[in-house]
Amino acid sequence: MKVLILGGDGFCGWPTSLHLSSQGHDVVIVDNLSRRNIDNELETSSLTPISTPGVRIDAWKELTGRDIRFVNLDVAREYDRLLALLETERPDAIVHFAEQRAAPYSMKNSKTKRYTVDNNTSATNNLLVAVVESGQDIHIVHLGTMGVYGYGTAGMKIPEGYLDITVKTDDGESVEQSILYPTNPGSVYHMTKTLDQLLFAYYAKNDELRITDLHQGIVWGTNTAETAMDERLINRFDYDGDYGTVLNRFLVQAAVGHPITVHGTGGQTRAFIHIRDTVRCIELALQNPPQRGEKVKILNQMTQTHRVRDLAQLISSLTGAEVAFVTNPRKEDAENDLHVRNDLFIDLGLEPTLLNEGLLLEVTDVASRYRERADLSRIPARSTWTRAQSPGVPEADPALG
Ligand code: NAD
Ligand code: USQ
Repeated sequence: MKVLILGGDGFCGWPTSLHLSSQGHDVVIVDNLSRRNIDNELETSSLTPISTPGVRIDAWKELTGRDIRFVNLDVAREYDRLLALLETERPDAIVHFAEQRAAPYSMKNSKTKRYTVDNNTSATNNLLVAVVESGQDIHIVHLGTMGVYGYGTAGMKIPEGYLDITVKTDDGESVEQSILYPTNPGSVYHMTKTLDQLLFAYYAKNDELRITDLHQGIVWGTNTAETAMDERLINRFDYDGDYGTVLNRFLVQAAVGHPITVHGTGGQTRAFIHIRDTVRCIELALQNPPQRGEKVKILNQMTQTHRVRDLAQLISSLTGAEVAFVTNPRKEDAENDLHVRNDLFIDLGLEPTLLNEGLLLEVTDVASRYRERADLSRIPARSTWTRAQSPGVPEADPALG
């Protein structure tokens, strides 16, 4: 297949591009490098020393003989170039990762809220309109989030996208319907993914586009078989208070001697997936597209759920790191249970990579190797959801000595 990877320079997009290329697909990365620019804006950087797209692609060619091309294009703002690209490349499929993906960054201030909504909804809408205008039957695979559902459950497992309901009509009859699971986003970022859902439902209905929406949990780990081949292929590893996600942050904190920052009571339960399973899921989604005229195919891309304080305690017991219960900068439930269906990927053949000591220590090893690059002052989460919350800074902040 020829596959365009929008956002292919990012944390999930880069390993996916390498994985699909290694499987023999013709890969074109499209990225405007906005994520690298946000690092500059926040005065932070990936813990791992990521190479430029040119060096990455040359190294891949040198090691495997395979070509990946790179196009610097803003999907949200350069519609004409995007359409022209579809017309010249005529891809079989497009994987869409190209969005601002950090909840804390989206909640920082009015500028980042507006940027996140403008960027994410325009990128998705531009892609959909361009596929319609191109007249091509391109399968779109989008990375959504488990956060579209919210994390509370009505005592049931969260289904994959749709909820079967029974409606009582005025005549007293019962009518069965399948509706999009009600959304309950917990940040401006998560809200953009609920807007994406509606865009997909509309274009699948009106234009019969073939769309798969993957509701992914929190990705952890850093390397895949391909990114581990050479340091020039190394994947991005975010640890700062805006972009670092919980499990990877805890592992870095343990490696650099920073207390593990549990927000509030740590009673939040979330869905997780290892980066190696992310790339495999995308391959499976590409191999199993919906038919034209079918509704959007929604799959929950997660393998396990964990409670935040349990993760902190597990890592503390493995590494001896101190656990700090800090003020929660987010407005979110202090405690929640979470049960999620993921039968669709399991039925397609996914063999889940489960949390285990070896894999946790593998990430800590990577973090230890690059610990000199960590800026401890960037670790605490300082973006607050409203003025009523406070930053999540441990009482004895190691950055302040
Ligand atoms: P990332 O920020 O590392 O990668 C996103 C990439 O998209 C970046 O390289 C960025 O430069 C690019 N991009 C953003 N806007 C663009 C635009 N307008 N035009 C062109 N390129 C643009 O994020 P990630 O962690 O790789 O996440 C990828 C996708 O997966 C996101 O949509 C995210 O919502 C979703 N997701 C991520 C996680 C996670 O834990 N990382 C979990 C669930 C879902
Ligand atoms: N948390 C801590 N301590 C920390 C960091 C986070 O206790 O140092 C807590 C948060 O308060 C939250 C939970 O851990 O309750 C998860 O936070 P996170 O930053 O790991 O995850 P989140 O903000 O939800 O976002 C990440 C990705 C996003 C993706 C989402 C999937 O950045 O792109 O959509 O995970 S999900 O969580 O399933 O919605």
